[in-house]
Amino acid sequence: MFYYAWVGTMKRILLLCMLAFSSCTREDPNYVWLLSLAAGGQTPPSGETSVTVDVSDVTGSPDFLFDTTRTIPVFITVRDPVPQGSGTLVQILDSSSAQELLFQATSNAQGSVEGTFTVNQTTKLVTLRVTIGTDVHTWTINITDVQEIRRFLFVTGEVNMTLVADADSDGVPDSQDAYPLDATRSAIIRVPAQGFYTVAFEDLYPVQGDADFNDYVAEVRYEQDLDASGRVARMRGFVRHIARGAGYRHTLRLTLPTTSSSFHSKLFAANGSLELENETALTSFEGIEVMPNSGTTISSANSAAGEVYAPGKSSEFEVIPATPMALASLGNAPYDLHLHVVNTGYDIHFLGRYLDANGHDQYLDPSGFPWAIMIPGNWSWPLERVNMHTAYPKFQEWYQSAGQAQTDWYLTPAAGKVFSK
Ligand SMILES: [Ca+2]
Ligand SMILES: [Ca+2]
Repeated sequence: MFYYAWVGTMKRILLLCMLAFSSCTREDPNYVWLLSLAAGGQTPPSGETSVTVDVSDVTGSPDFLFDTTRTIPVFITVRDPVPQGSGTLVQILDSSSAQELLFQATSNAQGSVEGTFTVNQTTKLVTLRVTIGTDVHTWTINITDVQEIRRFLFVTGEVNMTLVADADSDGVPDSQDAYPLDATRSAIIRVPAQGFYTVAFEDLYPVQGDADFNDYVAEVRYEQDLDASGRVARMRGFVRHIARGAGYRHTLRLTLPTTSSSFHSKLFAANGSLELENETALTSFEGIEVMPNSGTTISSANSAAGEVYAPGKSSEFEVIPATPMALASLGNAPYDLHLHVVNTGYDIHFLGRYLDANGHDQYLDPSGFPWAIMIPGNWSWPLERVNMHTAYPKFQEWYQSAGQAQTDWYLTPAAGKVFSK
């Protein structure tokens, strides 16, 4: 049933109300700040809110893990005069013209919002958007050197909750609710925000490969349904097998931080027709197959010069965890997607997830290279036995600068050295 959460204009006094917040003690620097604000008489006009931001972003350079994407944690605390029990909507959007939604959650009873968002390394600007009643405030954040977004928002003014419709009462207004009649979900986040990733594996692990990164190549993208708290209530995955320049056979697997879940998967033939559909209840989500044996999923190697590109089968799956997953627990995209090599029995994971007792990454080879790499968008992998350095002349400068230089190295292959689709 459609109804209005608040009828009429709910007005709350800002400053006095804020001063009454229990955490505002005399020891609290925020209290001092509020007093100075009161002394300055900076009361916003009636019916409007004003927000002052305390920026405590963590800056610096993260460990270089051959990542072409970044997953950035977000910690926002909102101190606002909105009636108790109704959170403030916090969103992170891509600052490009597409304004893709990267994260969304409402503040909890303590006023806090926690989550992560994922962007390509080439993304420099995101938008923080906060909706308080009918007021919308936005800030552009340059994330070039930002490792974590940490901000404290002090909201003052009168909050106008007139006609803020929230049919499912999840705290997210209908206008911003991707599922306005489902209180368990409120946003759809696409990872990546546009298009897909290309994941590419070398399959000789633990032996060093020939670095042509075409042994197993797939397109991957995810869609997450976030609940009003910004946790993953459901996750869908879309995978297409597009190259197998290898003699080995593989399956593609995924591990997620959930115990009980429902898992629904579909396998499509190369021509798009549905081949298999399966729905099952799982008690662990460790190493779950999301693409079957590579001997059955692609007929062309798609790795030789002059070969006509013929993509293979694709799969779609949806995971519904019994308890929503914290975004931070998923780690960086493509999450713990890994290749299982049927012939050797080894699993090959992306960097940053499996360290040995000495803290050494198990999936970093002796010369400092990974066996798995992910590239945003439609990527051309090296031809058979062409080393990545040869195929992508900027690749070396990129990793030698620990990802600081040539962040778009994957866009400029050497002529005649990569597979053309
Ligand atoms: Ca809603
Ligand atoms: Ca909803």
